[in-house]
Amino acid sequence: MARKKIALIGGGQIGGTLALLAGLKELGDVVIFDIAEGLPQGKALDLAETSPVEGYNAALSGANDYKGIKGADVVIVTAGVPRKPGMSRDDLLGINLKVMAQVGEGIAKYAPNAFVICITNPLDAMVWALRQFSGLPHNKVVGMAGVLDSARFRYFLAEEFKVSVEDVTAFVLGGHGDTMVPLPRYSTVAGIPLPDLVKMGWTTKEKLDQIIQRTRDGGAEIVSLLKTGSAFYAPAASGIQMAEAYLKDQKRVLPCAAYLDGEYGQKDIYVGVPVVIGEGGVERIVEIELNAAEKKAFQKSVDSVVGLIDACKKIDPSVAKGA
Ligand code: A3D
Repeated sequence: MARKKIALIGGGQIGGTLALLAGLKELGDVVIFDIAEGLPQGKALDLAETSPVEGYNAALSGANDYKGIKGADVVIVTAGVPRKPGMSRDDLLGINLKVMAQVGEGIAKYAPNAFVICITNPLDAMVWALRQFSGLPHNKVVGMAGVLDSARFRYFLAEEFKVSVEDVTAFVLGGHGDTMVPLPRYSTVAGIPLPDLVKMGWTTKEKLDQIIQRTRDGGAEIVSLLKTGSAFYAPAASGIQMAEAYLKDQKRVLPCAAYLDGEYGQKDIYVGVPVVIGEGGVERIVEIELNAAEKKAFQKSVDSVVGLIDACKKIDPSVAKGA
């Protein structure tokens, strides 16, 4: 049986780490595409030279032409530019929207059957735009944010409770960023919900609120430490978990930016919700009961994503029509 093919659009910090993890896990052969000449070829060669040492079988290559991604089973998109000092959110939106137009066209032409995972920021708007430009089915285009946000939440909770990260589950909803909605009553240690752990004296409400805020600011905390870029190891690990769920038909329940067509009372929007990922891509949207406060927080998050999507439509009206 031929190996699966994983195309990485963008060979920067996250792209390189995605390639290493895909190799180590033997998910398939990897092609890194980037507009920077030599960069994807250089990274792929360097990474390929880890395979004899680490003992994995995967072909790694680089490309500057979309032909290189032909027939990919999975495409993970990190192409774009990060926000630089003096650049407004709309400036960034305009630049990365153009990138999504090119990437969407490339995917439509060479990998129309792929499962596409978008990581480029601002995430919820970019995955919506990428779906529009590519014209792929909605269940085959998804955004990575919730797996990372919940991983951060789980890590901070495990530290607080001095238990294994493996025994902590965490639930986050909504858009990626300031308005993300962590849900304590659906987050547990070995099945015990966080509000019960407060009652048991394991932590306090105040400490829990601080952890939730730290989770919301998780990306900014790393940017302020690194100074030259944003997080890449955990974002890459999160993207790979989603790719693996698809390639191995694991039916994993993961929080992802998924297309809503009536679920949670929302239409024509990508936003973070729990989904089942298997061979059919996003096979199911898990619609949970929200209380009034959670509904309000989720709606606020949805409103901010709608604002970004509207801004995309203003910058490039062709995105509204789709491919
Ligand atoms: P970086 O190391 O700058 O890599 C981006 C790569 O994209 C560079 O190698 C560029 O050459 C390449 N590129 C630029 N334009 C194009 C184009 N038109 N076609 C193909 N390649 C292009 O960034 P990174 O890897 O650190 O981050 C990538 C993206 O992920 C950024 O938009 C980040 O903001 C975003 N990000 C998202 C999360 C989420 O949780 C959603 C977390 C961390 C980073």
